[in-house]
Amino acid sequence: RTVAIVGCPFSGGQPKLGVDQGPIHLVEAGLISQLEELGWKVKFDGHHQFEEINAAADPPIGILKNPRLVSRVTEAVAKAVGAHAAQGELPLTLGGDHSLAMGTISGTLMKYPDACVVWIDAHADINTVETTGSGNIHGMPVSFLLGIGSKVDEFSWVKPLLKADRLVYIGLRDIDAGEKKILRDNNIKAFSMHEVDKYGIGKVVDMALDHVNPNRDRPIHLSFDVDALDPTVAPSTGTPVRGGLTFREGHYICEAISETGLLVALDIMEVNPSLADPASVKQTVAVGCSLARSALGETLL
Ligand code: DIR
Ligand code: MN
Ligand code: MN
Ligand code: MN
Repeated sequence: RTVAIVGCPFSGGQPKLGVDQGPIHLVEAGLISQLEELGWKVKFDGHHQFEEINAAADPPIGILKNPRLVSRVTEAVAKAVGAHAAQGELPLTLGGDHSLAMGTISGTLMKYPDACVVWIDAHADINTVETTGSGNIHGMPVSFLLGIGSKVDEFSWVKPLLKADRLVYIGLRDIDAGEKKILRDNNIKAFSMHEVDKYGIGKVVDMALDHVNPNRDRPIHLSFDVDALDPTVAPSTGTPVRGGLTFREGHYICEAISETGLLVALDIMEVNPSLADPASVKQTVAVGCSLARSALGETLL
């Protein structure tokens, strides 16, 4: 099988510079040869070059920051991911900030309308235009995909094709009040760190898949924000939150999804090599690579 690397040096969904360097570091750390060693044919034709829109030409729409830039970049990513999926390749998108998932999941749903989404994150990224306090669009992609909250013309290309019962979260621990209400009102299944502590990661992944994929027959899109991991495991990320997944818990999720044989798309997001000291950066980049390997079939034995 072929994995197509979609390198997305993009930071416009949040304010911290440097997250655009994440994909470059992941590739330079040897990700491509690591995946080839697992038996994959790897397609990578360089990182995507996105259209630039300067700040003066992209004033906020309401409270949303860089709306035109985020919309155009994520639309381009949707087309790239959709095209790779259409050719039977597995798109591995390297972020960049998590607003990119608006594009990756839209691209997956073009080819696989019945796909489910497993979203691994400290955050729910489900703020709407009404609930966002920050205006940072990386905290909002899920609401756009679900079609909740009022619509923004600029994002009219995003089709609300994701159904609430095809989405499940693992790792949550920093949810805004407005987001909690959205999760409740829409009956969205979420396993916070509380449930990981209570049941253990093995049972949590089983329950998560039972919810979105009861017959284990739907394609799976795995969107992994490295801030789901504990900051001691993945320190170089824009919004670290203590009390996260251990190294093994994060990798277990990827291994278990790989074992289903249903993975059709993978995102590794929010690696920011400009945050923290060089050893921490190296550690975070290495973890990003090893999560990708686990999701793509690397086993311990
Ligand atoms: C917060 C933080 N909920 C927001 N979100 C983050 O800005 O909407 N997402 N950091 O990754
Ligand atoms: Mn490509
Ligand atoms: Mn996120
Ligand atoms: Mn996050």
